[in-house]
Amino acid sequence: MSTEEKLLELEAAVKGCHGILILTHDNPDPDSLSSAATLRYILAKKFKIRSKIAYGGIVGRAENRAMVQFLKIPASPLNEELLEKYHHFALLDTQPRTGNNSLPHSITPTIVIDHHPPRKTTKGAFLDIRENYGATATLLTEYLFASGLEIPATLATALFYGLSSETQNLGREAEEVDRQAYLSLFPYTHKRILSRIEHPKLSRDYFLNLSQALQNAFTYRNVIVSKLGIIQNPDHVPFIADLLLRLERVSWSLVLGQFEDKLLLSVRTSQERANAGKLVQKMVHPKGTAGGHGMIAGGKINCPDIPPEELLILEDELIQKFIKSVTKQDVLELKALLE
Ligand SMILES: [Mn+2]
Repeated sequence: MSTEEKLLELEAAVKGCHGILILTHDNPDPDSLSSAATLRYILAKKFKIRSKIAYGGIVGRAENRAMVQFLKIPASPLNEELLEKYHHFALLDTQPRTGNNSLPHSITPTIVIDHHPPRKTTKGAFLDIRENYGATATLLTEYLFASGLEIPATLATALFYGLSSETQNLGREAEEVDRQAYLSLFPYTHKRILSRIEHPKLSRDYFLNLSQALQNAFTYRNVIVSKLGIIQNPDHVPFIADLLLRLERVSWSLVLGQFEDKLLLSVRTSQERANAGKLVQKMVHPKGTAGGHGMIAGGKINCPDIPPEELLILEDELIQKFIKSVTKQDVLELKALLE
């Protein structure tokens, strides 16, 4: 089906809706935020439907905060009041019941647009899930151009940054559709703002957390792992996983961090045929939830009542499980990164 046809289908699905609450995944990334902002624009300008963007968790990473600020993306934290006020919901860059968004399980969303592997449980009046896309931002770029609407520089910049950060500048899990979207957006982007988003000011906490992550990093053959302990910014987990993967001769990274009452995990690999998503699902089963793609994945285990000593044991078990499934070997001794 062409994107023009999908737009007609979308129009039919939202007909008569008086307001839609657009939800990103929790702790939203640029892919999710830019996709939400674009859907909001299309709903308003093309279908005259008002919508609001909300997210569970926080916008943590400095780049993401800069993006929201400089591009004026109107996203607010989700709360009970919003959930009660709206009757129609859209999920962007996530699917119902995957554990990484805050849509209550009792609600069937009106719209789901995503690029993660489709789940059997995913239902909605309008579904567009394209697993072969490197970013949800690519999908929304196609919608934006197909809509015939004017392309605002702020939206183009948001989508461009969403797409390039998700795919590491088209180097990770990017397909021809992503390259096309990247090129079509580029002329519309605001280059100075893009640069400011990519090089934001960083807090002292950022450097402190970075130092701790490096102190706690260990390698075993082609694997690197790090335990961050208690963190204030959940985005720190995937950030460190990306960073550690850049170590020479390493092709898998696992990072663990405790945020509020959850143990968060991020896995990264440079092996293009890997299935990191499945691997993390297996690691946290049956205690937690997980998802992802071939080369990037994440998960979480709710642990409100687990005492700290047991949490440490759980972390070590996860690390052992991870190394074993990647290297097919029992772990002998980990080597400190900064030795
Ligand atoms: Mn995404």
